[in-house]
Amino acid sequence: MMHMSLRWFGSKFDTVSLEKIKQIPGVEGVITTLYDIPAGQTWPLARIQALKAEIEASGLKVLGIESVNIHDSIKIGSPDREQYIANYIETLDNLGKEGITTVCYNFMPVFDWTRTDLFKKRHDGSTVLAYDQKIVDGIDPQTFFNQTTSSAKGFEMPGWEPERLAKVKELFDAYKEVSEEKLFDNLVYFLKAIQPTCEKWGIKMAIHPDDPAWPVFGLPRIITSKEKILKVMKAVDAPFNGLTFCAGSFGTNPKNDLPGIIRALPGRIHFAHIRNLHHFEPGVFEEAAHLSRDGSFDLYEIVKALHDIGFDGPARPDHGRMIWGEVAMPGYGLYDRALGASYILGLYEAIQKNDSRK
Ligand SMILES: [Mn+2]
Repeated sequence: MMHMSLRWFGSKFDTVSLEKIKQIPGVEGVITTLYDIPAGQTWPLARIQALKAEIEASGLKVLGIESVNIHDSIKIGSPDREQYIANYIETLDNLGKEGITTVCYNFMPVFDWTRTDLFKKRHDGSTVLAYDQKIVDGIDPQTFFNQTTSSAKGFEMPGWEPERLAKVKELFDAYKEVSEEKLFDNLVYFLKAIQPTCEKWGIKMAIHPDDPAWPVFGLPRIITSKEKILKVMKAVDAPFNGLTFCAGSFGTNPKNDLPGIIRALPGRIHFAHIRNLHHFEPGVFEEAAHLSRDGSFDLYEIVKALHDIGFDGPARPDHGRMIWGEVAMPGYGLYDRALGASYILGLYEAIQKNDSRK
């Protein structure tokens, strides 16, 4: 059974309240984070307990964490990674003590997800996140970072934390020696180091694919296709090492067969991000409503594949369009994500009933 959730950044950062999330039919809980703690620092047990208490007081569950971010030293493989791995293990211990056992993370150098327009107007009058490779090709990373953060209407966006990106040029220099192979080896090193802690608490690590699913600004990217995620699964072949299946991220490359990726990973998908994109030409896309006919993906086939492999983790509608005049962090308004959650749950109910009647 898939468990529907919404991402929630905490009462200090999110425009959407837990009370409103609780009123979306079928949403059992939230995927949350301690948004103010920089990558690399240990999450104090007391903070985790307070977060959990606040969420549970609203009648919702903590269905997982997105994200416990990975410090760049771990991705680069510099000597100080040992301290950052020790901090990460302490955070996992603290989450384990509170029974929080799904942890999403990504292994993208410098930038997390990348978009070239945070408020692109669609045919229906909504605004969405959009990407055009031609714009990225014509700009340097520092300018790109400044433009993206200053166009976010004052919202601090996940993966674009100012303290991590204050020194974009320095970070790019640090990644100069990091090839795709080295980045992969550093991921495996990290996974092997945290494995005993994850297995002690039953923590499922769910790596998020790279977005978009190809190198940007010459930085290596290693989670971009079925072959590449299978390579990570085999390198540390234990159930704790799993995937956040993200339709929108894998789907940035139209060659990725989304249901095929899901069906290749039974038991190893720990979290699902379900959304839709509209593709124009290669490297040019915008986010769409969840409904299959509004974008380029077949959402029925995606949900069916998750159902068929027995996926029983949390799912979320991921990003939504900005509609009905809502002002919120780009992609993270209430209204369209609520529509998306209902649509996905409708697909799921139909698939389940059809299956049980066979
Ligand atoms: Mn995602």
